[in-house]
Amino acid sequence: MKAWSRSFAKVAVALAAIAVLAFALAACGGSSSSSSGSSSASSSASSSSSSSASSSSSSGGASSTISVTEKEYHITLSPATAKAGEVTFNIKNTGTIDHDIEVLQGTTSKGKTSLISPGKTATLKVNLSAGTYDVICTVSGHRALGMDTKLTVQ
Ligand SMILES: [Cu+2]
Repeated sequence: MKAWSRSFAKVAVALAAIAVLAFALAACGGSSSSSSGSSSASSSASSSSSSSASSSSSSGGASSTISVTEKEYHITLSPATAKAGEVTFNIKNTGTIDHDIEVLQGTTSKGKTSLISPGKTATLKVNLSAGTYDVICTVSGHRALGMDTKLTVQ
């Protein structure tokens, strides 16, 4: 019983202290309405700069650029999606033998590079509509070995 009443007293004191503090803070905040200077230099929005030239060229269809890395025996697309329209493939052969790239829709070729030597790059531009395409290497046997990946065009 004694222990209980002692801790009750402690709690009561603590509560009283908190109440006093809260009152003091409230009073302090209320009386601090003195203007603290700093008239907020508004400078009236000098960012109007009405030179809206906005030379948005190529207002035609959206274009997409895809980085293609190929080696034995794998093709990586980054990203593996594109917008419908002209799609540019920037291809690098990081392998040790020749590879190429062909874009297929089913069995229909949409475009193909010539052979790309190891360490070399090539660019392929293809017009693609929405759908799913296979991006492969046509060197004999390479597709079956894994040089076959999907491209999604939206
Ligand atoms: Cu290949």
